[in-house]
Amino acid sequence: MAAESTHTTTVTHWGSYSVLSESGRVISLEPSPGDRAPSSIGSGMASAHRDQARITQPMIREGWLIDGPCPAGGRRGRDRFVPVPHDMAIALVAAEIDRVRHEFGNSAIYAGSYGWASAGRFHHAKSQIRRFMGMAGGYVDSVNTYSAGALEVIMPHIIGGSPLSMSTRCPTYDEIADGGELVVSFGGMARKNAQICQGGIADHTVPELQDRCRRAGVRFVNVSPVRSDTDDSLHAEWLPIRPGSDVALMLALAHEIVVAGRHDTDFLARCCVGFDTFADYLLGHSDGVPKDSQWASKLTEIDAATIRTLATAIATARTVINVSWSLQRMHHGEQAHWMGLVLSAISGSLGRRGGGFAAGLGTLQIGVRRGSHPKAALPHGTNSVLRFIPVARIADMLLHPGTSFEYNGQSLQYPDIRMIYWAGGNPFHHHQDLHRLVRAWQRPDTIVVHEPWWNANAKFADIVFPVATSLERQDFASGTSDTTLSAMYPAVDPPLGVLTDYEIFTDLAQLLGFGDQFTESRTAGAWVRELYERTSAGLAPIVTLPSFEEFWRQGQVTLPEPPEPPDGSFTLLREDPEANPLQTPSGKIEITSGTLASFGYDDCPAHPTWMEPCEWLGDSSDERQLFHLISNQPSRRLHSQYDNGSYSRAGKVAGREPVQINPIDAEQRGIYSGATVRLWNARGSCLAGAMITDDVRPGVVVLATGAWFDPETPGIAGSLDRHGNPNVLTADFGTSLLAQASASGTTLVDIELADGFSAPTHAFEPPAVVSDREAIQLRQTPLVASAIGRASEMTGET
Ligand SMILES: Nc1nc2c(c(=O)[nH]1)N[C@H]1C(S)=C(S)[C@@H](COP(=O)(O)OP(=O)(O)OC[C@H]3O[C@@H](n4cnc5c(=O)[nH]c(N)nc54)[C@H](O)[C@@H]3O)O[C@H]1N2
Ligand SMILES: Nc1nc2c(c(=O)[nH]1)N[C@H]1C(S)=C(S)[C@@H](COP(=O)(O)OP(=O)(O)OC[C@H]3O[C@@H](n4cnc5c(=O)[nH]c(N)nc54)[C@H](O)[C@@H]3O)O[C@H]1N2
Ligand SMILES: [Mo]
Repeated sequence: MAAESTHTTTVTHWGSYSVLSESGRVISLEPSPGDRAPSSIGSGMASAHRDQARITQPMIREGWLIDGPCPAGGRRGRDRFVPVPHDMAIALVAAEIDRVRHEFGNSAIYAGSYGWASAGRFHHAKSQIRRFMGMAGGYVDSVNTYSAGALEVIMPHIIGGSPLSMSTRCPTYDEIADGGELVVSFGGMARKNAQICQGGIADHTVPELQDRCRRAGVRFVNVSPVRSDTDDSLHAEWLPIRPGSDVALMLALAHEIVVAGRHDTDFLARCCVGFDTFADYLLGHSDGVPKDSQWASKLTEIDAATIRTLATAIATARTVINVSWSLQRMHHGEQAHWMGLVLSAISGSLGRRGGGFAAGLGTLQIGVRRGSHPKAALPHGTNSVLRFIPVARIADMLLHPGTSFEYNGQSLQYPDIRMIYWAGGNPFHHHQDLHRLVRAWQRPDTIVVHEPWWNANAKFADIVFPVATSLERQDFASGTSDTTLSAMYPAVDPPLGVLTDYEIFTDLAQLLGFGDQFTESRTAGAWVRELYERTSAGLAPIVTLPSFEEFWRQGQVTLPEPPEPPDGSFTLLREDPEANPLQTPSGKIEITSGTLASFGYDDCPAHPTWMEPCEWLGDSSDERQLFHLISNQPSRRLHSQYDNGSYSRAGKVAGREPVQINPIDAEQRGIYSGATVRLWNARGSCLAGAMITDDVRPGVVVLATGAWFDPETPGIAGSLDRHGNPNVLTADFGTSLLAQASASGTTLVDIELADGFSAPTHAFEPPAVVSDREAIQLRQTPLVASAIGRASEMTGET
């Protein structure tokens, strides 16, 4: 009998694809026609759906079943797993939520679950978990992101508005092509990063738009330790800066412009406050150190003449100062975007078409358009627990309950967490100093995770619910800045016994007595229709959308261009600052901020300031010949997603994540192309596959994020990671007391040839699972019996 083939379409954060499946198996994904520059990331999804890392049954850590909920003393990540029936897992988790909230209160539950999960407006895991936990009585939440945590906290003090309003003030590519002359990009604008749009993307236009700028004669300068951070076709001038020193370069550029008398005194006086105080610092009046090109050349390793020439170009051409988000994922990361904006204000281009300041032009879809359409989302409901942490302080919270910490002018206290619930993110990918996280992770009584695959997030949990992927459910998608609404049809059924996040939360909610409130009596299908109809109603003033049936038949609707946000890139501010005030205390751009001064944080003073990072190549007291580690975004995947798929795996070197190293450094260390190497520092070590390239400046190594964590001895802090996850090396401290954001970019490492290591990575293998006979016995513990007893009582109650 011929295999039954079906074609459907789906949406991912990296594009829209046509999915071929046969007899219930995903065979391949092809980019949808109409995508001008499709991403190959989708091609790796099919093999991942079929591989051995797929979880197909609820699993419980053996030690948790035997000992019951309690700190794990190093066993999380190391124990075997026990397969259990779905209803048993539901009973155990419902009973545990109930125990924790009664014994310790809901502020002992952490569900600040961070992560990208998958595209789809209804099945969005982060919304699902928040809605569920809010109704279960509340949870400790997280605020801000790993992406832009420092930027999100500082910019509202400087320009007002919402945390990410900076990206909606970015000059667009079209404006740059029409009116711009020069783009100076700190951290480049790597095209690999524009494959992604949160929530979905139907057409990738960034390459075409960048080319349009180039054809219009715009000049690009790539300030980055990595040449490939701008595409070759842009013919950018490369300034291979020493990592972590960009603020010094920006200060020197500002200094040269000011001493030449070329600064925009009119804009600085009318539209900004605090320039004079800042100028005293810039010129060295307040601290005796002029921030001139000589001073900066020692810090940045860019020669003084080059800095002076660039300063003249910036002051005379219509210039965009672009600062990538990577620059704020560092010690004192708040300073880079603040100083970038101030440099732009000084330059004369801020608030003028085609010039100005950009935060993250080139990454995601920033610069494609400024506006976006409102789209309906699954309502989160309310959370009655008010305690929260800045997202990257998770290990601090677990290791130091009750300790106080500073955040954005407030003194807060870490709660005492007994239960962690995670759905749709991978902390063993995203967090820094993973061995510290491994230690912190042993502390709570219980950790519950929803995951499709046996990555480290699942392997380090107590209770794992396997979940359906976005190819196995129906939804509709529309990315944050996208102008399409697309249907997501299920390509195949999930493996037998695998449910969606929604179905799992529904079952738990039913046991806990709020099933009807959680579902509002809607099936998943009914919710998808409901959210589409709410979106349609919200957009009614702009466009009439087809009925849901029609949309579902068509598969896609294109929306008109969204309206521009009012003061796009500060043009109205320049025109008339009194009539168009910013939402800052002064109504203007705060070059010096009274609010920040009042917080009194030494590591985030009142105006942009150069402060040496705690770990960097410019520390002359350190005589070791170390390397700066750049752990940037991977080109072959989104974070850790589908690392097990064929496309990501095809990029591995010697079976491990590639590390890029300059030929001079490689030769000195006897490292050859394709060799296995070891990277290490006091925090950890990992293996990687050497890739020798002069795209990377000497003294710097680049190991992208996202290789699944593969410790040689799981559960033991410090154990060698055999796969190349840079977060075993990165440091876990806040950018400053202000934002407390991730500072993954501030990391030094050493590297050596390690071709003696032949052990392959085990990252994609499932953990040890007990035999069927043992499982039957283990399922008969008093814990299970009492949970099942409680479950029937709870259902009795409702
Ligand atoms: N060193 C270093 N570390 C970094 C960064 C860096 O530059 N350097 N970058 C940081 C940044 S910017 C970010 S945004 C973070 C990203 O960190 P994350 O967003 O946590 O990373 P992902 O790999 O996208 O994790 C998503 C997880 O959700 C799972 N998943 C997918 N769909 C579903 C679903 O429908 N339901 C459920 N339950 N699970 C699902 C996937 O299998 C995957 O494990 O990493 C940060 N970490
Ligand atoms: N393919 C792909 N694209 C992605 C993602 C992904 O996982 N995969 N993740 C998405 C997400 S969640 C986010 S938040 C964005 C992040 O966007 P970014 O933060 O811009 O991305 P990165 O790749 O981390 O960093 C960009 C470049 O900064 C350079 N850099 C590092 N340190 C320094 C320094 O000290 N000085 C200078 N001048 N340059 C430096 C690095 O060479 C690096 O390639 O990317 C998004 N795009
Ligand atoms: Mo991010």
